[in-house]
Amino acid sequence: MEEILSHNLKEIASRYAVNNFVENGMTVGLGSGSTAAYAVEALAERISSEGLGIAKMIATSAETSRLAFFHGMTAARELNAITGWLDVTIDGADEVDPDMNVIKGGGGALVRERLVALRTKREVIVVDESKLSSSLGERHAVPIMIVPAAWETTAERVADVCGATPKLRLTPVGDPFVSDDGLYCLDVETGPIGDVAKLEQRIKLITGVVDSGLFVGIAHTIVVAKSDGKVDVYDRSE
Ligand code: A5P
Repeated sequence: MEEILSHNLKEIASRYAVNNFVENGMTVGLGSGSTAAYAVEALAERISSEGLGIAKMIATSAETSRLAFFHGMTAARELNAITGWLDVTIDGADEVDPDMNVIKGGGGALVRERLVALRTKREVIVVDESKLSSSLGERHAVPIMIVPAAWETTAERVADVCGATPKLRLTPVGDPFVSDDGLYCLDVETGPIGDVAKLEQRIKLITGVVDSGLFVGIAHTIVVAKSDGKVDVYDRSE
């Protein structure tokens, strides 16, 4: 029952974003994960019901590109296809703090998600209210993408910086999870993080680390679907 409710809320948030922030002729980034998947579906529906024209779609993962294809759309998964700026990207998150900083990467697509977000005029994060917290790290581990070579020594350096032992993410059959870019993923249960911007920078300086799931100052808009079915929208003031 809870699962059904949470999926309804994911859909409500995603549909709200597609209906309110995507306009005819825009270039659109498609996020990854179960919430963003509803945005792909909602976009396909607007294209077929209203004749909405999307100038270009960019997918943040191979899985999202396949999902778009399944819904009859073409979304480039080659990120060099981004020329200029995308008008809007709709993506999910694992945790959101009151300053609109987020943790991403529960699906292992965070490197591409950040690459797309940084080329987007309006990065819209869609979540259900269970993802809100007062400090990042309170509810979700921080995913960190690393090169597979010497991953154990990288994990030691990550442990030193984060003050917690990272876990190598595994697939259901026990092999290391490998991202679209051939990277491994460490999940670090940091607990509530005091200074997220500082930790983000410190993690990014570790040799062997490609990127972390701490997205500080990147979201422009957060759409939160609440358990009463209503939606709250937060915009970052410039
Ligand atoms: C994918 O790598 C992630 O950043 C997802 O956007 C994030 O994990 C949220 O996923 P769900 O929408 O499935 O909760």
